[in-house]
Amino acid sequence: NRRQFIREMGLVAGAGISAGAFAAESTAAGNLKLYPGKRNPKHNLKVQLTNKAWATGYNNFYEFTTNKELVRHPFYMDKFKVDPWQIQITGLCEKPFKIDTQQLIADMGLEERVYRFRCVEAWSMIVPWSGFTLRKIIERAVPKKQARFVKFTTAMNLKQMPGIARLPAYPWPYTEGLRLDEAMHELTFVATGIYGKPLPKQNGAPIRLVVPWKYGYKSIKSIVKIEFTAKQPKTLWESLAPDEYPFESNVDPKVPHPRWSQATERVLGFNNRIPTLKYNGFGKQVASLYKK
Ligand SMILES: Nc1nc2c(c(=O)[nH]1)N[C@H]1C(S)=C(S)[C@@H](COP(=O)(O)O)O[C@H]1N2
Ligand SMILES: [Mo]
Repeated sequence: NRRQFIREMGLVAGAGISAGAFAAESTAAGNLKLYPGKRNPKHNLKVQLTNKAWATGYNNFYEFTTNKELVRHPFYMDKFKVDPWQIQITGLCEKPFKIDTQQLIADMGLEERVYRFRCVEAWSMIVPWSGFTLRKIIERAVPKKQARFVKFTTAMNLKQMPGIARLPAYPWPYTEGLRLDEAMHELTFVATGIYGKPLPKQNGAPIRLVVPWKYGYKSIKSIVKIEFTAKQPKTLWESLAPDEYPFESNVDPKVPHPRWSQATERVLGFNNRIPTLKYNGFGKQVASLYKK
């Protein structure tokens, strides 16, 4: 689409992470007094945090654009309305519910965790997330015995998300999934904030998933629906390319992506590469999930 391309070229002129371009970031609304949650000492990686300008300025959010440095541009973010925002918990559970996200946050309370985050494209970051465990939502919904998976769905609003129409072959809306035991795991986190503040829109405001031992695309943004299912749900990426983006998608340096190696990664803000760790370094906590 030529018009779109010309417009993007215009936007690029002001872009650049280090330039700190664009106006003040646009975040989700939210009770600022809740942020940051208390740092959880059990989930507090003692590593240098990624510069916030990188974590909030280099984003994958294909509903807007595939250009990572432009997602945060007001051209995209100003139209994206994240307040009020309802989230629905449904499917095979005893107590389905629908709730305003700010109410959910007030009910669940916030804690802060520092996790490593590894994109399948072989870049990574280390960021402090504010949020709560997904387990808390699951326990409130009380899954039925037949529930074996959890499916997540991102909002789909063509007027607010111009990237959707530019990728017509994609099976929108963006969906992801986990096994129920993965979803219940202590590490599986629902983030509503980053760096001690409500999520910037480009990071998936007002509510997103963070599954730190899996490739980044499993950490679905701007969630409107969480659904318990009996069968393994189809995800957007798996539908597009099952050999590149399989359902499980645990970080594994020994299993290359069909088009590139996963042995090393570039930490955002640095030029060198470091070795990638199996399960993104969370093996002690999660390896038992995958014992055959
Ligand atoms: N709805 C939605 N969620 C998404 C994506 C997306 O394009 N749309 N991109 C995924 C990918 S590939 C990555 S690496 C992370 C990026 O999260 P970040 O921008 O907060 O770093 O979001 C994931 N969640
Ligand atoms: Mo990614």
